[in-house]
Amino acid sequence: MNYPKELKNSKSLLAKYLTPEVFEKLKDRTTANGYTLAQAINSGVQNPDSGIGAYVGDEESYTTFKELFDPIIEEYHGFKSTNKHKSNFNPDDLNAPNPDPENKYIISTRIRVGRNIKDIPLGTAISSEQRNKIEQDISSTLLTFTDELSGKYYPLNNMSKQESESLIKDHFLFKAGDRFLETAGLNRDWPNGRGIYHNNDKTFLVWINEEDELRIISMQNGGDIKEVFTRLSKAVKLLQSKVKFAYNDHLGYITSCPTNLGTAMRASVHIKVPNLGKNMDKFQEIADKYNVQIRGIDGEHSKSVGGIYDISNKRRLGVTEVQCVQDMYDGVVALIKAEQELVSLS
Ligand code: ADP
Ligand code: DAR
Repeated sequence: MNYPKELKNSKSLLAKYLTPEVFEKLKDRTTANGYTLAQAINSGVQNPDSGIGAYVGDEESYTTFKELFDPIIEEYHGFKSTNKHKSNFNPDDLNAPNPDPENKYIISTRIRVGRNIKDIPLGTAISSEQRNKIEQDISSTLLTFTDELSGKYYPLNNMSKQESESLIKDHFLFKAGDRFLETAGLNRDWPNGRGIYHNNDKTFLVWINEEDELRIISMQNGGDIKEVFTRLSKAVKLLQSKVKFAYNDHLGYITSCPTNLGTAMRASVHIKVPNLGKNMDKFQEIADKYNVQIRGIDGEHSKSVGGIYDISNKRRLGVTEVQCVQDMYDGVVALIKAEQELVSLS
């Protein structure tokens, strides 16, 4: 394997930290599952416009290729190789009264966590048999859930195009993997082994075998962020009493992309702030101050429509689940205040 020349024109963290020296050190290493450096960097090599550009095949990859992943993790999360991650999923510790009780700004709230099964390769390296077994085991476990969490499982390979397009349009279902996931090996055997579990109200959903083996989601209309967090906390606690997830005290919950490590949590609101949308410098300044990320309304790499934006926490590792939601909440309160000030000036 020669040094990938495509990285010379890339601004990704992969390009920054895979120096020729690091490349020579790592190029012949493999994990016990046989995951290689070539696999770990393929997405960033094939997509020089990546922000990060590297994915792992198993928990061990973060150690086997530490000379590459440690600096990526430190730069993205501000988290050193000697730091320890802490979890706190207790809703009592969250100070988040509804910031928009009249629903003037917040259209909906969604909080998700990623999880991968302990001692099984991640989606980038999993076999089709292992992936199908995860689908079977997790969907069977979810079908034992009762009351508010009870629901049905819908395998993607048994779903009509109309059904999947409707769920995607309504923001409940994942889109088919993009080019970044494709080149990371996450779309292999698509759509087999993939599916969605959701309760009748679609306020509790679980994606099986998308970018991570599970994405556990709580969502609802409006801005009752604490209620959404409480439901997720209850569901994750119940699932974790039945399934062992990949976790260690340094990186927290293990995910295929290093950006999701730690809590693996993205807490977001869809918020209508058209005036801020016309003042993107101010919008971005507030987002940076409160460690929140601005996305479009169809998720990552999408555009805003009608002045509606997806606002979510950026920090996931080295902070607790409560802090992730608090980050998003404090950012949303500041953005609503700024929108109101712009309206009063116009
Ligand atoms: P993820 O959040 O799983 O990292 P995306 O950013 O791609 O992935 O979002 C996944 C889906 O969730 C998209 O359809 C997106 O529109 C939807 N979504 C995200 N946040 C919200 C929200 N607050 N309300 C409604 N839908 C949301
Ligand atoms: N496009 C990839 C992924 C970055 C983070 N988003 C995830 N994991 N969905 C990149 O390297 O930019």
